Order: sequence, then structure tokens, then C-alpha cells
Amino acid sequence: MRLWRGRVAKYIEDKVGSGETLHFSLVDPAKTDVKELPRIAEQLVEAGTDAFLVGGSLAVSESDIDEVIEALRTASLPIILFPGNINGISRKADAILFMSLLNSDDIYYVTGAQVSAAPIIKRYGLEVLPTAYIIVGYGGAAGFMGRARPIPYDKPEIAAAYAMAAEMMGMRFIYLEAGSGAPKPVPTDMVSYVRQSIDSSIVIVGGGIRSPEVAQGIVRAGADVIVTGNIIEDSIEQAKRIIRAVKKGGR
Ligand code: 1GP
Repeated sequence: MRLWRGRVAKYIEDKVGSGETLHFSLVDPAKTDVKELPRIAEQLVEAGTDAFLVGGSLAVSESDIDEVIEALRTASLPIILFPGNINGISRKADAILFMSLLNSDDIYYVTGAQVSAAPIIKRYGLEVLPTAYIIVGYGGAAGFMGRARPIPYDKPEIAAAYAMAAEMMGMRFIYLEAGSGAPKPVPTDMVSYVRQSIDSSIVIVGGGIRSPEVAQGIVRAGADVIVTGNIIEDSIEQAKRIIRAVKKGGR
């Protein structure tokens, strides 16, 4: 069960290093029927998804997360926590996106939750993936709950400045988030501006990605990882098409 611990960052970085683009399937315990999950996970794996993210901004408890992780263990992929708050930590996961919501106006989401979480993460022995979480445009529940000041869709230079700062602070992963269910995803010109402004950090993009064409555009703009959540619940066939498009790359 602990197969992936300590190897998740390397797994991601090795794939990116060899020119692959990755897809992460986001499972929000508040929106998921756990009984269906093993069957859904199998299809996602078959289509080529690279890892599972587990978490959400609202109505998630540690035991909900535990249940989801157990159901996902039938697939032998890394399971990474994507916490909205300190209730999003589970000892059953392999790794955690240890995120600082850099453009929150509330210091709790920048460093406070992280301080509360750190001793728990240490005790659980989770692998830590140091991540800058940058909320763009719509923002959704993550933006609202995290008191973000979302970066306007037409200000890519601001996103790039955040990404540069994140990299200078030593964060290896930069997550550009339009918000779950966003009517408009992170724009491609923002992704390419960010990509060109940083050195070797891994760029993760999510929120409102609902078609293979959109996913591929974001990949071509320079994203290393595409995250989709809602579409898995809405249409597993469309989710599989997106995964295949991401895995084809385009760069
Ligand atoms: C949310 O980026 C993810 O954090 C996924 O968003 O549910 O819109 O795919 P969607």
C-alpha cells in the first residue's frame, strides 16, 4: 500500500523530463459515489490517467477521504491529496500537494493552514509536493473559500509574476486554477506566459477543462499536467477523450 510514498515527485518529474504530458483525475469526495469509484477508476487508468488527486473545498472530512482512497486502491496509481483545508489530510494517501494559496488575502491560506498541517503530515509520513496554488478568473469554491483575489483572465503577466515568486521560494509545482466548474479555463496565453517566465517547475492547470481540444491547447501552451474533475462525473467518455488528448501531448 505504501508503494508510492517517496516516489511520487520523481514519478512526475521523470515523466515530464522524458517529454510526457500528464493527466490527473480529481476525485472530490463530496461529489462522488464511492461504490462506483473502482469501475470509474479502471476506465480512467485504461485511458491513460497518471495519478489521482483527492480533495475538495467543501463538505469533506478525513473519513470521507479515507473511503475514497480505499476505493481508488484497486488502481495502482499514486494517490495525491489536494486539500482545501486541514481536514483534507489522510494517512492513507501517498503524497500531498502542500499548497500555499499565494494570491489569498487571508494569511491563513498562505501559511496558517500549512503550519497546522505540517506536524500531522510529518506524523503520517506523507510525501510532500511543495505547490504554489494560484487562482485565476472565476475561482469557484476554491477561490471563495480561500479568500483569493483571483488574477484577471487578461492579466497573464500577473500570473507569471506569482509563478516566478513561487519558483524563487523553492516551490516545485505551480498550479494554475480557474476553479472547479469554471465557465472559462485558464487562458492559453496565460499558461505560455507562465511557462516562459519560469525555469524547471512543473506547471499544473485545472478548472473548467471539458473538451480534448481545450486540454490540448493548454498542453501546447506549456502545461505539464492537466487536471479534470467534474467531467469525470458528467461524462466518463468525454473524460477519456480528454485523457487521450493530453497523453498525445502536442508539444
Ligand atoms: C478543480 O482544477 C480542478 O480544482 C478541476 O476542475 O472540476 O472544472 O474539472 P473541474
